[in-house]
Amino acid sequence: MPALVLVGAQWGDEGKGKATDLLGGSVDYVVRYQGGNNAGHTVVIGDQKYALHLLPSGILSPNVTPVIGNGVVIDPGVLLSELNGLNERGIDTSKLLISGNAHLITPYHRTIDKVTERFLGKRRIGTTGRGIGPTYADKINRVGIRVQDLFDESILRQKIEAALHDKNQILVKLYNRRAIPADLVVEEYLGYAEKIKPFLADTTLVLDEALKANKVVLLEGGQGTLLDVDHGTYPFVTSSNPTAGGACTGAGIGPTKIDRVIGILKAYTTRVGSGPFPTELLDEDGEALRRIGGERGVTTGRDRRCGWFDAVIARYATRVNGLTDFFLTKLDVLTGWEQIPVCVAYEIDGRRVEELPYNQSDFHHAKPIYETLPGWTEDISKAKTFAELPKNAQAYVKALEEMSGAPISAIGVGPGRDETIQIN
Ligand code: 2SA
Ligand code: GDP
Ligand code: MG
Repeated sequence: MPALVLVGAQWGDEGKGKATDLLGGSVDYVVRYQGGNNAGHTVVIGDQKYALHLLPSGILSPNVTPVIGNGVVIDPGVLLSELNGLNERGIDTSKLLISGNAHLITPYHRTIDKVTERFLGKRRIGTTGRGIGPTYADKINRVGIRVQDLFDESILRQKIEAALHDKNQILVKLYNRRAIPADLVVEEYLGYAEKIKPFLADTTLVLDEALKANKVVLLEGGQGTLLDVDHGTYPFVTSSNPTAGGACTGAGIGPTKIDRVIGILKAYTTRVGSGPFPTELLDEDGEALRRIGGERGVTTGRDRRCGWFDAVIARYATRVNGLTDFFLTKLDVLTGWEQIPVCVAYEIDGRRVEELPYNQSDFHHAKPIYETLPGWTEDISKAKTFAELPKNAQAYVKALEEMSGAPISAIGVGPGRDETIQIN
């Protein structure tokens, strides 16, 4: 049985957590392949709401083996407290597997993330401040600390001392901050070793054996396509590859094993942090989307910027991820608007542009060209089939499908597990 990938088609927060949970009943493994505890995935089961940051959303499905792949960056303190939080709510987390090759976020990564953002002032990225960028920078620079280093005290000490030798100079001389003592970090991290050991696994081997045994592996992306460090709105991006290609490197699975790539697509658009956003609404419609959609960061509590649906972005997501289908989420949030504008193309310097411009200053100047679709007022949250949706809601979905370049296979009409319309 092959693997499937689930990616955010916009700037994240499309409802990937709910989609993963929904698929949880039919998959055997759920793998996080990039990012870290910058993610915020919300899952609502009955009257219980779970906010997951680092753990794969599949951890809530009893038959799923959750895996943190090599491409993830792990803050061990956050990992353990997230596990404890779930255990206290009666969730069994003992099946979790963690790659020994995943990199560790340390206190100095968090500090550097925060001070560089402060230093950038108006040009800041608007990061989550969780140390994500500096940890990936160390990985690429080949000075990172990996999970497996926790189990060799002398290597761990050597690496932390070497890293802090350089980083403390920057912190003290450039940012006027206090130096971080290596001994304290080493002591704290050695303390995590025994607690993390039971989860340690050769995850690429485990997944290969699972695929050979016809198990279904779901690769769960964090953030979204436009936050991808290669394909997103650089530099206003996260420091990893949420796009489908990242699933291969971040989980250690070859592309020939993947036969489905689902793009999670919100019926409108949101973004957290800085950077261009052509359909952003700075008026009462934007405020209404934020209020009705509950658009607030799951990790940082920041208000999300809101705007109308952007088909240029959806088409781009189809292209760079090779999407096979979309899950359209939060259609219910649009109930009540008489008319719903949808961005079908951009105007850039007087030209009509149908594809996402690769030139960043073109994208910064892009003005949305809207088509307006008729809205609906009926409550759609109880709809179980496409036919039960009001005609205008059906037409909205069909129009989005047409513009976005891949079929829509499910529609979210509420946050709950069962508030979903499956198509075909
Ligand atoms: P970072 O911390 O280095 O990854 O930040 C870089 C950019 O990536 C954005 N980013 C996100 N955007 C949307 N949702 C994310 N997860 C949380 C959520 C966000 C929150 O689910 O709500 O709580 O604020 C997420 N993680 C990273 C970030 O805003 C920067 O623009
Ligand atoms: P993720 O990061 O992609 O997992 O998404 P988040 O959890 O950050 O944000 C999505 C929010 O929308 C969460 O609060 C979900 O509970 C909620 N949600 C998901 N699907 C739907 C839907 O179809 N309708 C409504 N109203 N809410 C939804
Ligand atoms: Mg989120």
